[in-house]
Amino acid sequence: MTDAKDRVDVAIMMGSKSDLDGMRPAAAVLQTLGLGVEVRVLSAHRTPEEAAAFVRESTARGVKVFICGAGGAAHLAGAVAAHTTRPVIGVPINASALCGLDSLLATVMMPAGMPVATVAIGCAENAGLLAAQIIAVGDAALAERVDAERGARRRKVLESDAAVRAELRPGPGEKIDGKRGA
Ligand code: C2R
Repeated sequence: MTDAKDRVDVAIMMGSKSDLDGMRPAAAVLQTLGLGVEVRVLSAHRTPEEAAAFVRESTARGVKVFICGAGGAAHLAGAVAAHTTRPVIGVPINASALCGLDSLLATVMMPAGMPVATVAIGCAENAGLLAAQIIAVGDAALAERVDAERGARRRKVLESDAAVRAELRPGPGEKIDGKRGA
């Protein structure tokens, strides 16, 4: 039996170690939400056999969602989707002269029948949150943690709103920059 601490809920793959810093937020948010992650550097271009084998083994082991980050001619998420029917989330990475637009289009423009849910360029945190939301559909305790995380973000914005309003509320006859009006 797999120990809870060894359980992998989400596999995070990236095409190169150079993607790692961009992909860390996905792992961080998933771990904060109490999900098990496995992080691998595997490329559809450079290690096609190993990538396919990992996806098939992970699917058999019960991994629930795959997150794939890649830059440039980003085939990784699509290639992963070809080997599993578990949800695949693509993270386009800004890694070339085209600033991630190449990766965005390569990741999102999948043919019918092979969906890849694609988040914004460089937004690995959203990939982690989306994976958690998908898994939370069948896990009430996780759903509560996801809701709490959303609530914390809401509170943070409202705190910022209150602070900005307090700082920039012009007094009578005062302009917004604090100077006296003409
Ligand atoms: P290097 O920094 O290793 O040269 O990689 C990687 O994700 C990375 O952003 C440059 C970029 O190439 C990407 N790469 C892919 C794939 N494998 C590597 N797009 C793939 O399989 O799609």
